[in-house]
Amino acid sequence: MLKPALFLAVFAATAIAAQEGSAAPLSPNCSAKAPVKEFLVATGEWDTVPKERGGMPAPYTDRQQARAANSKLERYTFDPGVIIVKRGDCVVLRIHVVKGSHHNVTIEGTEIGSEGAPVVDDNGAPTGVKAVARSNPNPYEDPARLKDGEFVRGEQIVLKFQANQAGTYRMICEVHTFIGPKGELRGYDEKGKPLSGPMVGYVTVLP
Ligand SMILES: [Cu+2]
Repeated sequence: MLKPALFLAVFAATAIAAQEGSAAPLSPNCSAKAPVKEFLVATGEWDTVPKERGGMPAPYTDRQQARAANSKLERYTFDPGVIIVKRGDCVVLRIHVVKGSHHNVTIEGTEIGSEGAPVVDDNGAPTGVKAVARSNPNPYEDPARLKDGEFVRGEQIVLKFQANQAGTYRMICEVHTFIGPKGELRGYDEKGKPLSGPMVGYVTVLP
């Protein structure tokens, strides 16, 4: 007599697990009922030439790399650097390249990123262009050819996703960030080339 009840209980638990397991932490499609939370994010840049010491230009250490006196220390940023939303929100990030010739965006551990994202104008209207491999529309700036996901100074892209799981997700620009074997973000690549990074922001999804 208990068997049908037991079966139902097991079935229900399995169904709930399947439902939770099937939802990506951040999914590219928003449900119609999800509240829309929109953010404008600009790419920023910090730079400085460290001050002289005792009247003499002094060399310094930048993220454990020796740097010459009078050389510039710089880093690119997402501004704001932390996006806070609630679980279930439909998040729209409009990301505008202001500083730096070009960037890309990947939200780590998810399928959300700038590859193929629509480029929009200042009114938010589609331009028909996507962030895919193409010639740089600003030909006087490097690089001449953009890779998938890269977008350039003056362009604005839209990332849209539904936040399904609470947590903090790193929003990384891989143009300026080298990701080490343990997931650490570095401002130099494996050959020691300075990347003016890491360039990282955070999306925090509250439960
Ligand atoms: Cu970047």
